[in-house]
Amino acid sequence: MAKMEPIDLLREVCGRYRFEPIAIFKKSGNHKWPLKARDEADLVVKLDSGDHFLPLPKEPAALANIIEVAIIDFLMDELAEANFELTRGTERGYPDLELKSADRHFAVDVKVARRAISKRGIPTGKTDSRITLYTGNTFFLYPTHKWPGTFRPFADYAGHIDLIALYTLDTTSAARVRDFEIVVAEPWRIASTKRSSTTREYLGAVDDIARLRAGQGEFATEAEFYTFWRKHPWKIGKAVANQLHKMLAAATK
Ligand SMILES: [Ca+2]
Repeated sequence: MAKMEPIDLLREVCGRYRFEPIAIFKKSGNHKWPLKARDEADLVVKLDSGDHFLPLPKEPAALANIIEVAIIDFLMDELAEANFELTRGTERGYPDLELKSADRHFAVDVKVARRAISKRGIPTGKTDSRITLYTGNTFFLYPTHKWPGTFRPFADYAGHIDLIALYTLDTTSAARVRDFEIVVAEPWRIASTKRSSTTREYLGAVDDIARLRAGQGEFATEAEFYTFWRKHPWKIGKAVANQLHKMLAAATK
């Protein structure tokens, strides 16, 4: 059997993922001991009615972090059997997970987005805010340098793969998450020409969910995407400028 390309493998593995963190477990409850359950579903009912559950946070960044960690834990387990070397990234670095296959490195990054809901409670078909694909003014802009928080220069990757986790916020359930879905895509294919933040140096994805699923971004080719966003007038703040000077000095030694 031909070996699967990492993106196909990730699609297959993510297709099997079910969102499992359903609540925060609280140590004390109010029920009789021993607590007996027939199966997983029954255990959930009993822990819930036995007052052992606290809801997951509904604040977007806090909930996104729980989702990200859950997906990466799942991938580390599932991919351990495939012929990849896996390395987990740091919390604020890029990428979240690195796959090494033969001599090729692939950057895998998890991004989480909430579905937008209209005032009348109907999904609009868009993400609540534009997904950030990359920070534009550091490793993306200077791709041949190894930036802090990265494993290697951006340009050394054989491929970049995003796992876009989409969910609808359910304030009535402890799990908070409904209609969970993972879209596996190469970032340039879902990229837009718009930034995802006006104050931070972030470049954004298209916000239409059907287009995210279909990989219909606003660029015809990968080269077009990189050219457009590397020409963007990114702001280089003091910290980034200092880092850049350090790297350039080291490179010319
Ligand atoms: Ca991430």
